[in-house]
Amino acid sequence: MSLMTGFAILVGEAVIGFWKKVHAINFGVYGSTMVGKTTLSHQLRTRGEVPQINQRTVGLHRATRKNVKIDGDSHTIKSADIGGEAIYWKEWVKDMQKRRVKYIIFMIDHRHLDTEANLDHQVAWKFLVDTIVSDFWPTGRKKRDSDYPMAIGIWANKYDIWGEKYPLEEGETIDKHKIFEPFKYGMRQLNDKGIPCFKYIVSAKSDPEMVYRGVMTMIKDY
Ligand SMILES: Nc1nc2c(ncn2[C@@H]2O[C@H](COP(=O)(O)OP(=O)(O)OP(=O)(O)O)[C@@H](O)[C@H]2O)c(=O)[nH]1
Ligand SMILES: [Mg+2]
Repeated sequence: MSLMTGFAILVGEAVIGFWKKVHAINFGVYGSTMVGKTTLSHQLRTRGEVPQINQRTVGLHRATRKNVKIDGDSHTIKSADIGGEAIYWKEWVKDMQKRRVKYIIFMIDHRHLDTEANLDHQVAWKFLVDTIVSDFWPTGRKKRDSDYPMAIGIWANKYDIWGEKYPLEEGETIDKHKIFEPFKYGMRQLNDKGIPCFKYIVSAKSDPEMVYRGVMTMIKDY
């Protein structure tokens, strides 16, 4: 390698590194109340054990930048913390539309396994999927190609709890776990629309590694 080529590569890498730092990738984090969205937001900023969050998020908080670094690779992402109670779902849609969110994390926990009658996640999921697959925004504007997300991840949070409570059956892989069962139909609808959808498990409160890996996987694989 000549000195010039070496120099050019170094400069190229510096430029890419700089671009990755300033260019933030828009993430949308949605899901029912109490699933751990605010906890995730803290985890992305602080790395480590996040204190117990006792307050419900009200409305939409301004989107902030977070640097995600793992295995020597680094990206800047931007996400907003929004409440998960049904009255705030319209804010999810505004967030998606305004920031042209590229990746969506839909968070769930194990409440539907604890109580079969609890449909919190299913109802929120149906709302989200219907909004995404629709050709129009609720404002009536027709969507452009760039208005659709590149990928959706269903993140089953609080793995520290449900992993012990509902262990995998013999020979079962994590993506076959029954926690994801009710979301199959929506995943198929998204796939039919050309939007890949994948399952992931995390403990947003206590496992930064799982969180960073999840974010990186979305950016790299989709
Ligand atoms: N055990 C465990 N608890 C968690 C985890 N993530 C979040 N929690 C707890 O779940 C509760 C709700 O977390 P939040 O982050 O406030 O949930 P949220 O989705 O922001 O809720 P809303 O603001 O109402 O939409 C808190 O008591 C958290 O400490 C986790 O990975 N493991
Ligand atoms: Mg919150």
